[in-house]
Amino acid sequence: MAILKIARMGHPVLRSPAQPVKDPTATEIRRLVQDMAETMYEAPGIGLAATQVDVHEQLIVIDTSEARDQLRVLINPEIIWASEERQVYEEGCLSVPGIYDGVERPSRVRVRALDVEGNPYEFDADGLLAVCVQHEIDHLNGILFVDKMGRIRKEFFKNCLY
Ligand code: QAP
Ligand code: CO
Repeated sequence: MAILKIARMGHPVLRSPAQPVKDPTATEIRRLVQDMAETMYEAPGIGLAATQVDVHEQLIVIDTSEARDQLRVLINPEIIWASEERQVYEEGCLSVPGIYDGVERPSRVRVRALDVEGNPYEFDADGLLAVCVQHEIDHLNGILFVDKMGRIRKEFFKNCLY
């Protein structure tokens, strides 16, 4: 187990898209999942995408539970349905420490992914989990939550912090 270094905004690795995981049960993937989980819990955070630790594979760990005992591992995740209804939620990011702002996204999503055994599963998410899944999948596509903030705030980040 190891704590991984989290890339901060401004680092080009955050803009690099991830490739699908070819062999979800490979030893390196299992180790990466363990290390990403440890890194997320230690931060502490509720979600971490492989992109943030400079690994460009479609892998996410999430734990939005109060007790921090419900680790979700999403390999090659896809949003297969998103609600028309949208909500604004106050987001932050381990790669953008100290910055929080409201971001509008679909309120509910249905997600398909592979688990650590490489088996496909689906789940419906709403509330914080829906926000977190969408935020982390954005990371896999090189997108940061600041890209989705209000226009004026976004311009500020473009000019000052990229
Ligand atoms: C994404 O973010 C998220 O600025 C996960 O100083 C955030 O775990 C999804 C963190 C909000 C939904 C709602 C941020 C820790 C953690 C910071 C995180 C910080 C320390 C962010
Ligand atoms: Co983030």
